[in-house]
Amino acid sequence: MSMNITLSQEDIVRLCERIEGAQARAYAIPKLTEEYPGMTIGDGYAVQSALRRRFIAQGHRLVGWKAGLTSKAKMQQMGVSVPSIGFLTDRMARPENSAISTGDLVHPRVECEVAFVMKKDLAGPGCTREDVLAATDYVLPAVEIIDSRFSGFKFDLESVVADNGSSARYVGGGRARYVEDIDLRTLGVVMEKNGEIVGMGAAAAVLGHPAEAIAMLVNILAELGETLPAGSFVMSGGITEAVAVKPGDSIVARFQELGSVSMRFVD
Ligand code: OOG
Ligand code: MG
Repeated sequence: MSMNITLSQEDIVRLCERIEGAQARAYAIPKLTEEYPGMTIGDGYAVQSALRRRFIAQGHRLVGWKAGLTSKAKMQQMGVSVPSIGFLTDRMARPENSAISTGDLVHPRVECEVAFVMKKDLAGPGCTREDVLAATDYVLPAVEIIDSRFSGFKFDLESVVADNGSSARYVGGGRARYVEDIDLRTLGVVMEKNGEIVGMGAAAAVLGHPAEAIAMLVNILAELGETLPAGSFVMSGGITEAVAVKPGDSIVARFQELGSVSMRFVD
């Protein structure tokens, strides 16, 4: 992945403020490439990094990262071919079984993910799946609530990276397990909406093994001049397609070996 930056510092700040406004006030904006057709993935990460620094300066706490677009289902759904990463803060976390408001979201959708909690620092380049497994404290089931801020899901990787990979909310729960006690490739997941199955898959859908997605994430972090510290909470990417939710919906994500994660959506 090339982190070539073509935008001026002024444009990066402008786009960061535009994304921040869309996230904070929950309105849709045109994809950034409409105004900046030459925008690169590196430009997208420059905007995302500016957004992260701005949030941290406002008192948000960085709790970890997420890999996105790591499964074929997600890549096909979004029409892209390269995975991406985004950051996660304390403000995005919601408790298990809670009522999650949709009034402050644009296009909320839910996806089942395996989350990793790290016990050792990791740094790329060259981080491997084995490095990730050795540095993992435990894994737990999670649901990510993504929210693309772009009108009509008009989507490209440059814009979605700038929009922090559509990160909005996340819920961890279920039962934490040590990676050596389970087979993360064959782990099955089922997503239920209002009691009906709306998606199912196996964790191998994520780059063959979810730890592979974390290794990729660490290697992208290296290109951004960042590392993954011990204690980080990291989501490895949606296993199934994202499912739209609206007020009144209740979601249960059932994971083999890891228990389930539930939430409901309100106005
Ligand atoms: C991008 C976010 C992708 C995942 O798990 O694949 C993502 C999007 O679909 O809006 O979080
Ligand atoms: Mg996700």
